[in-house]
Amino acid sequence: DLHGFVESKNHELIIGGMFPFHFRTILNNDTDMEEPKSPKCEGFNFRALRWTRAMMFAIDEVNKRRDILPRITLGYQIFDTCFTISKSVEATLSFLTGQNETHPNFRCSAGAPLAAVIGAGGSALSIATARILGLYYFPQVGYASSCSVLSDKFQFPSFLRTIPSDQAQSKGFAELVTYFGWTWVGTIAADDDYGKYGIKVFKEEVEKNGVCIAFSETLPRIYNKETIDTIVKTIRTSSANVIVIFSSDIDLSALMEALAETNITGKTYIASEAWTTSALIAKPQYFSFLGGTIGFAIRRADIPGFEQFLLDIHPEHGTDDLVYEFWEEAFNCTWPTQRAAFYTNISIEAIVAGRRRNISPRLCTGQEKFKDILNTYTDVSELRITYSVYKSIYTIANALHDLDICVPGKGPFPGGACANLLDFEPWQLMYYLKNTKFTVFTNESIKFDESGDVEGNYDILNWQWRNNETLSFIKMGHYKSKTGGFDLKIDNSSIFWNTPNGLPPVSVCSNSCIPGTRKGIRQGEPVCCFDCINCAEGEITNETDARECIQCPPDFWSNAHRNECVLKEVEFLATDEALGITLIFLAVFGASLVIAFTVIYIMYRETALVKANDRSLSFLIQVSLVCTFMTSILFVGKPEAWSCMARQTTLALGFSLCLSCILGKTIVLMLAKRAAKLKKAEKTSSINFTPMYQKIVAVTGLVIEVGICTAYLILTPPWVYKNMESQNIKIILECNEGSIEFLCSMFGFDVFLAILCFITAFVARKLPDNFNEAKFITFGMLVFFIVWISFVPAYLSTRGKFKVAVEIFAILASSFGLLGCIYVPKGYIILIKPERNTEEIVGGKAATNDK
Ligand code: TCR
Repeated sequence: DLHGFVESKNHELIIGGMFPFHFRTILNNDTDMEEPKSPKCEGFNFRALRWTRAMMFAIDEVNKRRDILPRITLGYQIFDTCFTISKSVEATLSFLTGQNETHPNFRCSAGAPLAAVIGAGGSALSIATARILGLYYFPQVGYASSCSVLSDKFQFPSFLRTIPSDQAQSKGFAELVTYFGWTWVGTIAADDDYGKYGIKVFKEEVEKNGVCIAFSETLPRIYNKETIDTIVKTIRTSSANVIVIFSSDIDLSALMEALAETNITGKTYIASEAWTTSALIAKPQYFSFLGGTIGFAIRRADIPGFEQFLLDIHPEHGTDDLVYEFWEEAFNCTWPTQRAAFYTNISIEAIVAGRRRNISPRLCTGQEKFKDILNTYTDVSELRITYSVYKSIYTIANALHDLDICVPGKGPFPGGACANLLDFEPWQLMYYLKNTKFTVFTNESIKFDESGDVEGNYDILNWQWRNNETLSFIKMGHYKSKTGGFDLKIDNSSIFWNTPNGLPPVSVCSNSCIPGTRKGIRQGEPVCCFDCINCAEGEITNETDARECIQCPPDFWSNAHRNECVLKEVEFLATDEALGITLIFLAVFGASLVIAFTVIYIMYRETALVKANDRSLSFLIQVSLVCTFMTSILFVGKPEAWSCMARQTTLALGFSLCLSCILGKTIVLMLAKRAAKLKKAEKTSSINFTPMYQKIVAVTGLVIEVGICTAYLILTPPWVYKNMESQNIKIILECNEGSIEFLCSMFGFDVFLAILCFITAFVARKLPDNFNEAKFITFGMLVFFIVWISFVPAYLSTRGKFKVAVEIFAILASSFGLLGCIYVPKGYIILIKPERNTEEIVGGKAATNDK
């Protein structure tokens, strides 16, 4: 009960073929009470008939040719696999037994010996049959079985094929997906070896490139509405806009029908070779959602004379059932004799089968014309698998030819033996098949690698509307094997995208992260789904989709967008900013005030008040005050090594000079007071504390301070320091003071002097002498203390340039304080109250006291 063409009369060698003339078998409810029968098939497949005709055509051609196998003619025996494994296995056993029985009785074929088999179509079928044929090492050439598993020669030792392995196609898909930047794709696989392995390899390849699989669905083998519905739902709800489908057209058609009923658009499908150019799927009514599909297709060819050969088919020319069925299906009529047979031979299955085929009541006339109908069978625009069938036959014919022309003694077999064309062993032909090399009319040269595969060369096709009425497959690129890999070429301009804006679809789970942000993993989700997280301060990313932010180098800091490290701003109290200028102005003002007093002193040097003071001591105080005012200028401006060294030391020196001079004064005052007291009590001689001693005190104070400063500058000199820790966005240029101990002793000495001044002045404050100079000095010292005590917390709590400003303020305030307390009252008397500037008032009493 195997359908098939048999033509072996007068032929000396047979080539077997297996083709899926039908889409499926009819499930018959066998009972155990009857002898089981091979199931019947339904769903006529015009495409497979075209493939079969290509086999016949190629055999015809070989038979006609003088240069290949001139001595013998080839015949063929072809079985229908009904696209099922069971039927294919059955056919294989028939080939091996040579009878329409399935008990192996090796190579006793109908009349002539069987040389090799081509087929069996789909990979699942070929895998099943190749396992049986492999047992006998019987040559099998696949024309459409592309599953990568079939490359395994350990499992399938006698299998070769003229279609490239899907390994290449899956790789190509992965490259294509990466090329367009899709990182979130869905996959749908047919429930057979073709679909499963195709998608498996695709996933492996694509995951290397960081692409994630949004969903993987499997098409049901036998129609099942629920499964189809869940797949449709998955497609609709998924955010993946690119879907890779690895399936034969037959398995896919149910899904496409279901999709046509929904309005899911905006998805781009990637078609595997088996449905890229299939008329079963590429129907105009599907175009709204399938338009723009990108598919891989194997090489096509125009086979000269083949169209004519296809048209040359008529039920009256052959007696094969298939041709009747074909005619009836193609023209939707019933061949009279068939109907007669149908009604006379009333078997249950026949009726069932008949009903299924919906036999049309119209009788066929035999005059029907192909040009009146559109039929896949006669469509020769996309001869791809057909061409592969053609090549399979040529492979076998060429191998047989090579076997035939073997020169005895130079043959490949032990002892240089040759095989006999009419009586060879399968493994002997296998040897020639593996090593055959030939060129077909298209100039394509064919040879097999050690796994029995041919090179993977694909056209990449794009589904487009032509003239708004027919679907056409436009070549938009290729995927070709080249040395060391594959070459993907895509012509972007020729692609039609079925997206609202006509631009390539975007298929990502999360949009890529712009510079300045980094990818943040979402727990439990694929790596392609992530959040973009802003970089922290001081960190940047300058590329999209960075995984981590990079820390800026020490002198740099991140900008607002966090995409660049910018040089940190250098901060110091500059001479050209308002604060700096103000401070300098104040300092200069203070210094000029001091100088003004000096001038006044010089001008009024003959008056009592000026005379009463030791002139050189006053001058020294004035110099030291100018000095302290001017050092504050050293604090403004960019710190340099010299200014760092100069500022603290001059300040300390200035203060120590000033304070020790004042100390000299106050000591005199204090002693004068003691003397007055003593005089009252005992009338003893006065202590003579001459100006000389005052100067000694002043110089001693200065010398000690100079000593400390010199040691400081020599042992731990201050240096310019780039402070990066205290503030992130800025580098603070400051002076590092070196040793805190030295600094403390420097200023500690000043403080010591100030305390001495304060105490001595305080003791002498009641002396009615010198218009209360001691009182003013006490007061000045208090100001000095207050300023410097409040300086400490203020200094510690400010940062950057303000720290320096605080210090300058303290210097200026204390200097002004001293100036104000010591000189302003004197100036007041000299300039405004000259009547009080007399010997009697100023120095008289003191003079009398001294006398
Ligand atoms: N390889 C598929 C079957 C197949 C097919 C086709 C079926 C291919 N191309 C075209 C129908 C039409 C490629 C397999 O199963 O290996």
